Amino acid sequence: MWGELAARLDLGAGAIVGAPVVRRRLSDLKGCFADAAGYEAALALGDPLVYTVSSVGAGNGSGDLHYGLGVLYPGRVGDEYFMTKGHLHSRREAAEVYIGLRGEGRMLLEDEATGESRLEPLGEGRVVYVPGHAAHRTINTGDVPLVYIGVYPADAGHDYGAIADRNFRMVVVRREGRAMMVERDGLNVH
Ligand code: PAN
Ligand code: ZN
Repeated sequence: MWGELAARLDLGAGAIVGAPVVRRRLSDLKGCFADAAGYEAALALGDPLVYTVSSVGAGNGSGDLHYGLGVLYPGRVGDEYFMTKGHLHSRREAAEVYIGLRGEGRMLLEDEATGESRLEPLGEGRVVYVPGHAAHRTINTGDVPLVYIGVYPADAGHDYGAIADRNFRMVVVRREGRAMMVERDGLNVH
């Protein structure tokens, strides 16, 4: 027997109605920003909400899909835009589709094997395919919340450990008013 198949997005509230919500604050993003001093300075001023994810998993069989609605708020630590923690899927071959609903941002992808990095536009009317074996992180480069849906295999799992240990090789910063990707090593943080 099927359970609930339909859901309603409350884009104003930034949630899937009735779905559990995970909230990530700046203090949950330790180690994500290249500018460690800037991060501590920002935290000393407060601990803003950076993003929320409400998720729906209607089935857990092989072949089932889960999805989540992400709302990533605008903000920066120094030159670095607010971002998600980022992860690989525990089942590495599991891919994902991101569908942008509102706002303006980027998806940072990094191939675990080769280190190849890509920065793809994610925002209203944009779709990004995240291949298997790709670490992925969402970045809000705009002035309003970035709202998107991610759809992934039910058995993908989230592996945050690998990224927490070594972080992404690339960092997305605001330079002359626009977003660009630069190497973390060699980034001069003032
Ligand atoms: C997304 C992410 C969401 C939050 O639903 O979970 O963008 O990012 P973190 O999980 O890295 O905190 C997804 O990619 N699911 O697999
Ligand atoms: Zn994912």
